Amino acid sequence: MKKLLTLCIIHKDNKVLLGFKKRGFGEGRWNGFGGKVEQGETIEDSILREIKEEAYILPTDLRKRAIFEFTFEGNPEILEVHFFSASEFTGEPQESEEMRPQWFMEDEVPFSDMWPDDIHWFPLFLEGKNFKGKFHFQDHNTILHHTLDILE
Ligand code: 95F
Repeated sequence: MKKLLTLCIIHKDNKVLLGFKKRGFGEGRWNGFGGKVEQGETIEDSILREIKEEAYILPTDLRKRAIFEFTFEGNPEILEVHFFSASEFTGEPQESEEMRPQWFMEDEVPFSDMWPDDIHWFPLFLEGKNFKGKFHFQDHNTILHHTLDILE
């Protein structure tokens, strides 16, 4: 059983735009913008819809960066998350029901308040690398094992 999700990290001039998730899956953590791909929607349509809903902006230079598979112990579901980056967008980031956006300096990314996989790939991501990986979690706070492959 596979579920498709998206995530976009917006970064520009040594700064990263993250959103504090106010409710639902990942509540209380900083993350990029994204969510579930709906039926009849392409992955790129979906990420643009989610970013618009969550932060009221429209990225104009979306780049495919990584595909991760996340699994949780005792749950047969595979969450296939398509990661994107962008550095240009129209509009001003604004708080929504779902997310509170905030810029962070690249060296002040709040890893202790993010999903535990992020510290493994975020620095490589900011260096411009593309990758694929798998993370298997015991629970929302603990990684049991993972793989991470840099592409090209
Ligand atoms: C990161 C995640 C997850 C994990 C939550 C759901 O929307 C897509 C992003 N997402 N992001 N960085 N790590 C473990 C949960 C799948």
